[in-house]
Amino acid sequence: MLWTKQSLKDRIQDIIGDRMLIIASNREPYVHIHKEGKIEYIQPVGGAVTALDPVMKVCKGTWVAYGSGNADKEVVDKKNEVGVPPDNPKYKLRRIWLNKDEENGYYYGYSNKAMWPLCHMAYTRPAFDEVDWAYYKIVNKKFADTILNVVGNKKAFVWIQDYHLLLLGKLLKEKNKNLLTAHFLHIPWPNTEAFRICPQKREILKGLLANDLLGFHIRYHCANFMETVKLEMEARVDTEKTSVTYGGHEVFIRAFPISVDFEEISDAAQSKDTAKAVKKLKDEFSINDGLFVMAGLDRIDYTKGIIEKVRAVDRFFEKFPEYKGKVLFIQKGGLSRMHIPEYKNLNEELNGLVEEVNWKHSTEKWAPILFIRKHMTRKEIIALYKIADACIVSPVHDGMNLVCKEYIAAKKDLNGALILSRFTGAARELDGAIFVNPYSREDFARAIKKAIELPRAEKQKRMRRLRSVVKENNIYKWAGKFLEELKRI
Ligand code: GDG
Repeated sequence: MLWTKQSLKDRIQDIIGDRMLIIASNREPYVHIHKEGKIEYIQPVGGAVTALDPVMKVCKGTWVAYGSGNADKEVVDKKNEVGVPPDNPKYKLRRIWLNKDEENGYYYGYSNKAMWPLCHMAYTRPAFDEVDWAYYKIVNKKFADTILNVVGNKKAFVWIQDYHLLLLGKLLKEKNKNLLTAHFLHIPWPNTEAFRICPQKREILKGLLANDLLGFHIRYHCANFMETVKLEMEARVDTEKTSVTYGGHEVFIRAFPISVDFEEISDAAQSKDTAKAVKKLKDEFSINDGLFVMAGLDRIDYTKGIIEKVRAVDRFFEKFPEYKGKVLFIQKGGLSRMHIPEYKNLNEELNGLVEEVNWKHSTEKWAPILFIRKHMTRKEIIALYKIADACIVSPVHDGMNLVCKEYIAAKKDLNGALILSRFTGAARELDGAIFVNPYSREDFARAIKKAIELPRAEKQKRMRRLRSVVKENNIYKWAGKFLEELKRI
C-alpha cells in the first residue's frame, strides 16, 4: 500500500484512538522574529522539523519545543501556546523558555559538544562537562513538567525526538505510568567502543530504556544500541524480538528510515511559483544558463563533509581543467551552532578554502564555487534543486540525510544525478546514486566527472529508480509505520 497524506489522515484516529498526540523536540517548527518593525515567522533549518511538520499537520496534537525566536513570547497565549502554521493553524505549538545558562549548558554544551560528536564519530572529540550535564538534566525536567501539564489526566502518546531529550522518557514514566512514550533518534547510534567513553552513559541508557518504543533510522543503529545495552546494563536483550527488558519494563527497538513529503515537493517543483523562484535565484546570483550546475545544501557542520566537497571540487578542476568555465558548484551553507568553537572554526576554514579554490581556478568571467549563505525559504530551496543538474551530498557520517531525498523528489523531469556519501543512512536505500567516500579526494573528483558525463538515458534510468524508492518510502509511511508499531505494542 502506498502511504499518502490522505491515508495517514484516514488511519490516524484508528491508530492513536483517544490518546492525545504530543511531540517533544528541542527545535520548534516555526520561529517568530522581529523584522523591520513587524513580527514574521521562519521555518528553521533542520531535518527533524522538515520531516515532522507535515506529519503534525495531519495528526494534529501539540508540539512542545524550546521557543528560540526573539518575538516568540509576543504571539503565545497564557499557556505559552500558539497555533501553527501561523497562516493556517493545524496544530498547537507549546513553547518552553530557556535562560542563557540553560541554553548554553543543555544545547550548546551537553547536546552539541558531547552527544553530537559522540554519536557521529567524526573525529571531533566529545567534551563532557559536568555543568553542561547539570543543565541538560534541568532542561529535560522542564520538558517533562510542561508535557505532564499539557496532558493533565488525559491519555496521551508522547513522541520524543532526538539527542537533546534522552532523559525525557524516564522522567515522564516516573510521573505517569499510563503515558505511552516513544523516542526517535535522528542521528546515528555509535558502536560500543565509541559510546563506552561517555561518563553519563548509564543515566542516558536508563532514560531511553524507560520508553515503550525506540526508533532509529537504520538497523545498523539498532544493532549498535542493543550491543551497547548488552555491554553496559544488567538487562535482557532479546535479538529475536529486538527488544530490551530493563527493570521489568520491555522496550522495542525498530528501524524507521525517515523521509520527505515526496508528492508535495514533486508537485511544488513543477509549479509556476517555482519557475518564478528559479528565475529570481538565477538573476540574484547571476547563474548563467548553459552552465552545468551542481548543488549542495547543508547546515555548516563538520559531519556534513563540506570541506571534503570543496577539496574534491578543487581536485576535479586540477584533474579535468577542460571543465573550467562550464561547471558551477553552488553550495548553500546555513550557519549553525556558532557559539561552539569547532563550528566557528569550520566556518572560517570554509570561507578561506572557498576563496582559495575560486582564486586558483577562476577565469575572468567565471569562478567555480558560488557559496550562498542567506537563509532560504522552502520555495527557494526547491528552486535550487530545480536548477541543479546534479546534487552532491557528502557527509562523513549522517543519520539519514534529507537533502538527497528532497532533490530526488524535485526531479520529476528525471534530469538530475545524485552523488551520495556511503556514510549516510540514505545510502542504504538509494540505489541509483553515484556513491562516494568523501575521505577520498580522487574517488570524489572522479564521481563528479561521472555525474557530469552520465549519458541521458542512464541518468533518467537512475533517477526513475531513485524516485520510486522515495515515493514509496515517504514521510507518511515513516510516521504511519511508527505509530502503528506503537499501537501494536
Ligand atoms: C538530522 C540528522 C536526518 C537547509 N538549509 C535551509 C533549509 N534546509 C533544510 C533542508 C533539509 C534540512 O534542512 C536538513 O536536513 P538533513 O537531513 O540534511 O540534516 P540535519 O539537520 O542534520 O538533520 C539527519 C534528519 O535529522 C532527519 O531525521 O536526516 O541525518 O542529522 O530539509 O532542506 N531549510 C530552509 N532554509 C534553509 O536555508 N527553510
